[in-house]
Amino acid sequence: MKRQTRREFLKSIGYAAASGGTLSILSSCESVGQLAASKKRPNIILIMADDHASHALSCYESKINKTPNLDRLAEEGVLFKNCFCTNSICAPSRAVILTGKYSHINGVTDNTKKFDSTQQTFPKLLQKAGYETAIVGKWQLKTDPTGFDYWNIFPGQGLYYNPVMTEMGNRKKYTGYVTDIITDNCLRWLKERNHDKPFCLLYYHKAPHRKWGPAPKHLTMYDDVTIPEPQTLFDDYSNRGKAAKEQEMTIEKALNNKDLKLVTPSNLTNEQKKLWIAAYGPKNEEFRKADLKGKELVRWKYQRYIKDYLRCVASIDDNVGRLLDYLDKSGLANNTIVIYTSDQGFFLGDHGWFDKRFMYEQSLRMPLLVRYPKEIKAGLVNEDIVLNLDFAPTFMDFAGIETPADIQGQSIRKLLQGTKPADWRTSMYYHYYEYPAVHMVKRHYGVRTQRYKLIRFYYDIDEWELYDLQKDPDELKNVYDDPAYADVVKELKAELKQLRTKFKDTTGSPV
Ligand SMILES: [Ca+2]
Repeated sequence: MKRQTRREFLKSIGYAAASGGTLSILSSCESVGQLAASKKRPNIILIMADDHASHALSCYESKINKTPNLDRLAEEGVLFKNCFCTNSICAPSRAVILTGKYSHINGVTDNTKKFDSTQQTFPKLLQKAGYETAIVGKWQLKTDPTGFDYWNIFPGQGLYYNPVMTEMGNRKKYTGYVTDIITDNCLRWLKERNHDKPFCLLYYHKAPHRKWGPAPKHLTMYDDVTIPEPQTLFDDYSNRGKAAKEQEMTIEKALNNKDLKLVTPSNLTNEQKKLWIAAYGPKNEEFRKADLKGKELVRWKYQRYIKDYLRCVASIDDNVGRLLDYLDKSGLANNTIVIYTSDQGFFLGDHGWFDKRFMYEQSLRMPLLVRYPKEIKAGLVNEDIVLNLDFAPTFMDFAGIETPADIQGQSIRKLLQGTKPADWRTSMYYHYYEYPAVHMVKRHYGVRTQRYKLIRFYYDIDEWELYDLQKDPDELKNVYDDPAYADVVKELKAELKQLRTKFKDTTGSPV
């Protein structure tokens, strides 16, 4: 093959000066290589919230809040209606995202497991290929991050107010509100990073995880309104099995006084405490006097819970706006892929619950917004089934790295471009493992297609559930034993078996 001159090489990578002759600024092959990298390969910013359900984003037709800055990503990029997680709980979903492999392969089947940090991850692969990599915020995988040039994370869950963070192994206490602090650190890193390289930043929020601590400036947001209740707030779990009936995650019984802000958090500064007491004190006084019972008490708890949750979301929305403004001002917006997602969904009073874990819709679905002006048309909506498993191979694809054969997801790049590969998946496989544990959601696995969902609760009980999502989008009637669905059950069992074989899952029972 003919060796390229430097001029030809620069022209081939689209460097404008190549035809103008002003090449003397490039003094070495290394700087040519770095320039090639920074010009051609996109930067990646993966923004992940913790427990942010898609039905609390206005671009997903939320009936309860507005998220103007997050909506910008949908308006300027692609909104995925059917992005699902493969195991709806924090650490497991994070491990799936990092590795592109199911929980039974990456080892983090539940929140008690330590992540084996010697294994292959997408940040490691990007770093090896010349990317500058960083993670700031919630990590939660129990071992120190590997594959990052910079990391600054919370020990464990982190705190909403005045959190401690571990920066490259050194503990540091910050004063202020968690979502602002994470964003400040991301913006600082973006300014200080090695500007010769493309970068990948994991901007990982703590919010809106339990116990939903709002920023001081949002403490009284929604005070004058009543948030609409979900239709299933008073679900009685009839027509479903033991798992839905025997969980411990109802708004009625499982929220404690800290969740409900009936006690003041212990780690506030004097100024924060003053604002906190001014916001909650009079409302708590009124609540105690009212002596609510039964459904009225549940309604009050729902309002208290959902307002605090949405206040946390409001801070994320504000801070994502700060980040997007920085990308505009710094000229990075066009060549940076910005993704917004959450490690899983969440029940926002749906079925009377908070938390996640179940394969039911509100928990299974993740918000997924992707903006990349250089390649993606604005305003697309996609309804194909995509998974948290697909993030790693998508990043490989955009970075021009060959995807290792052991990665189990598929790149969504074609979907982002508005075309659908002929072999795109028509079903997804799910497996949840944490029981007995907080919230007592029984272990299960299952398969979801565009229309149906078949779930098997196997380890702790042996029960099957089938939902016809077209006729019963709220999943209120298990039709597994309905003879009209006998063929559907048979087909889905075969599909479940095939997926378990394909993804090498031998845990649980064979179908
Ligand atoms: Ca989570």
